[in-house]
Amino acid sequence: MTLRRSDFGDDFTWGVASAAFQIEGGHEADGKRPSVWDEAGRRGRIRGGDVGNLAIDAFHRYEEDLDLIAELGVNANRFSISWPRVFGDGRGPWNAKGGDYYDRVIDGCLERGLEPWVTVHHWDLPQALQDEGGWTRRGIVEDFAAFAEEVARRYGDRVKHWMVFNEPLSVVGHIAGGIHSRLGPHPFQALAATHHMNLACAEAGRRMRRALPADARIGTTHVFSIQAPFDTDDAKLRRAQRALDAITMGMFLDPAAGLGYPFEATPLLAPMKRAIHDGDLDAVRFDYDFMGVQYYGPTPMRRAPIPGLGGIPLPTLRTAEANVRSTTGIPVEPEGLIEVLRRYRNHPSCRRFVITESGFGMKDRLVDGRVRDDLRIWYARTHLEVLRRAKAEGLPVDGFFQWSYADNIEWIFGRDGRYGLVYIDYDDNLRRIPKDSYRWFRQLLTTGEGVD
Ligand code: IFM
Repeated sequence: MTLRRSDFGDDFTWGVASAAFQIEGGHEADGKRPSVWDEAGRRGRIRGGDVGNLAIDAFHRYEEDLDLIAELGVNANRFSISWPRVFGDGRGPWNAKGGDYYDRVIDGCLERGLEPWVTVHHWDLPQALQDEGGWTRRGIVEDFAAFAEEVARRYGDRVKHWMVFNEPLSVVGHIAGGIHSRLGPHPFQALAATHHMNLACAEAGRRMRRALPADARIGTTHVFSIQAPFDTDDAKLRRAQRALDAITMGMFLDPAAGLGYPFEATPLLAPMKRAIHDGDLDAVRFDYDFMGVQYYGPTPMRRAPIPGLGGIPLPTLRTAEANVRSTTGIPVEPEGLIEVLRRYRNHPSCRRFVITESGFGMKDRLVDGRVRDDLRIWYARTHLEVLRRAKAEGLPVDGFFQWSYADNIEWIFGRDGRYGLVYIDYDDNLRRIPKDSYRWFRQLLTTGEGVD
């Protein structure tokens, strides 16, 4: 069935998304200080080494990029602010030259009819704060809130939509996996860090609310993981799914809504209790105007046969029986998108939804000047069809952001995980080459005919 922009209504937001470290480069420009991801590159934790130093050089080529984004037909551009570009080693003072870059990007968006949607923080913590313990140190709550408040004060005259933090669950993974720590993996510290991130987001949200005009909308984004099979009769599997829910979604959404932490769902969360002080369960509350849904695919669960123990229910991301998986290993299941919206629609942290990220990572190839990324088009089409059904069903979803407008640095995967609608030719001066998926989206968004 033909897919048309009008199927989603006139007030639906269409956008593309990106993050500072992944696109900007300019790692030492105009007084920018190192972030944990600059350091990760330097220490060889990113495939290709220091590739983030240049990334796709959006720092210098943002005008060209904004032109491409505007020509696509979207009406919004989601990007993040690099904490060490504007706030030095983490506590300011404001770096006016670094801050000017975002003034230029915001103004450039507005001149082209693109609404800037700003993520305050997308993982590029100042390395100097990491050296003091990063998110495991409780004092970071104040550091983050001060940074967020200043960002809101500087750009709040032009930016109406804000996301406080991108996918804290991923940062928990980085800490648990020891990506930024010289001490290696540390699952227990990751739980203290989770609580600090929750406190930091709530405090930042409150200060941003005070600093911003009344019509500003403050949301945040989370990995919306759903476990497949969505329905199961297997009681053990259901219990394991509930536990996984708690350590992926519940430990963020519940405390923000004043429900406390879901300790009853799994003993794995118990070590977090040590980090929770008197009064914290009030301090961790914040009423978000919208919830950013980052949905790439489900987490399949199955009973893994363990000798002597029988079948133990386990998440099976990498070994999942999925017909299609992205380069980062995520299985594809478009139905999971509507399932996850149904599951969380009555959660008090989720008043309205915006799909703040959706996209497909693959190894694109440039052949005779063209990138035929049919699989990405199929991914977009099937997910948008499901989203159209979600809207028709009355699920409160107000926007869709494609990750990402162009290929960029996919964290530890470096240049290998390409997610863009625009191909970046790393062998030819970072030339921007629209892929077939870019043309597909442009047809969907700029012609009444839509796409078949
Ligand atoms: O590239 C990332 C992004 O930074 C956060 N969400 C998932 C994307 C694809 O892996």
